[in-house]
Amino acid sequence: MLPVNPERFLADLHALRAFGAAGVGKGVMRPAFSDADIAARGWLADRMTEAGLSVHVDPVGSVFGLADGQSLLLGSHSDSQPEGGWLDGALGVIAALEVARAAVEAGGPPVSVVSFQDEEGRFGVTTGSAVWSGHLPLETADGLRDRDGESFGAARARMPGRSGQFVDPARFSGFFEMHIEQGPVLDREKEAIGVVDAIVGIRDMKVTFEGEQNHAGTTPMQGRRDAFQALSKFNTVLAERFANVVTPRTVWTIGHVTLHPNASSIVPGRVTFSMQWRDGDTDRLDRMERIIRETAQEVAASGGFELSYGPLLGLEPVMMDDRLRGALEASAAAEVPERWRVMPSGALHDATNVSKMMPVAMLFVPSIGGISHAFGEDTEEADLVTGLRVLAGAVDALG
Ligand code: HGY
Ligand code: MN
Ligand code: MN
Repeated sequence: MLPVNPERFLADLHALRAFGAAGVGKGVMRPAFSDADIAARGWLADRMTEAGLSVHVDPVGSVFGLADGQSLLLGSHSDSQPEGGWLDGALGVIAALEVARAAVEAGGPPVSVVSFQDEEGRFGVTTGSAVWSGHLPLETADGLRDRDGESFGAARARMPGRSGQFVDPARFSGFFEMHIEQGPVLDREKEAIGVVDAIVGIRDMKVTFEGEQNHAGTTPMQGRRDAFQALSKFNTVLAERFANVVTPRTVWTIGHVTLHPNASSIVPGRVTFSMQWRDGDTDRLDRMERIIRETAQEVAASGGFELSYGPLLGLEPVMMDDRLRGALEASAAAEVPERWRVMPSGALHDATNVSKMMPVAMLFVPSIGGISHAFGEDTEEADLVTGLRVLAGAVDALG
């Protein structure tokens, strides 16, 4: 087994949290290309150099620490949600760094490290790895805008040290991503490790209803074209129609709403909102899309609203590679017999995109209370270290 150093690993994880530390507990605000994100990537690049890896910042700001020759690639992302925790993404990056360091020290298998950019989708959906894999053309990515209107192209231009070249994926024999579960299962069942069998698919698009802005005191209820009411109706009817199609694992979310002009005494004239849905089955994702479009069309037609859509972004569900997954299972069985399971991922990960280029596998450690994408996200340090050991065991076995 590679001689990983738990103290060094935990110290680096806490050091990374200092970039963008916010809120109560161990919260973090480090969205892609924020000052905190760019500073954290600089810190990470220094750690990679110290570990004897060659730093390569690709054109979209993903930071690679490359071992010489053919290697395994390990990592995740170091950007966060607008309000996030200290482990989502960061755990997989720092675990990768520690395994790579241990491999150098022990003369073990060559291990490269990556922190992908904008996994959390300030601009797209897993934007950095989606561009690297060819799933999202760079020109398309550059035109994507965040909720304040800044483009991905303008944001990535702020990232220092970028190369003009993407890393050749052929130099990697496979990719491991370690992550927190971000759900309740392992914590509830008092288990230490989840080995992922599949990652769900996702669709995500912006929807706009344009009605008529008017005076909130003098405009009769009859005949108003109130954009908030359109959204309200759409949301209710959609849930009723989805009931015949979804499973208990299917999820959908309207998580960001811009109401114009967003004032107490004005009947809102326009609403733009995010519509996101996820499931493990591509056909179901497609059926849900048809229902979304039909429902929006009916709401628009019945209330006199103009309807428009932003670009449809998405990722297909993917299976993990049998050989890499088997190495994680064997390592988990040796490290925590009876305290691990095979499970799907309901969250998205860069591994989905990377699977287009090489074999991939993932492992989870528990999330206390199943909390993530919130300041309260946390994991027992003993569980973080168990995950590190299981990862190192799998790398050792494949090396
Ligand atoms: O939204 C997700 O599933 C991920 O955390 N980016
Ligand atoms: Mn993540
Ligand atoms: Mn996340």
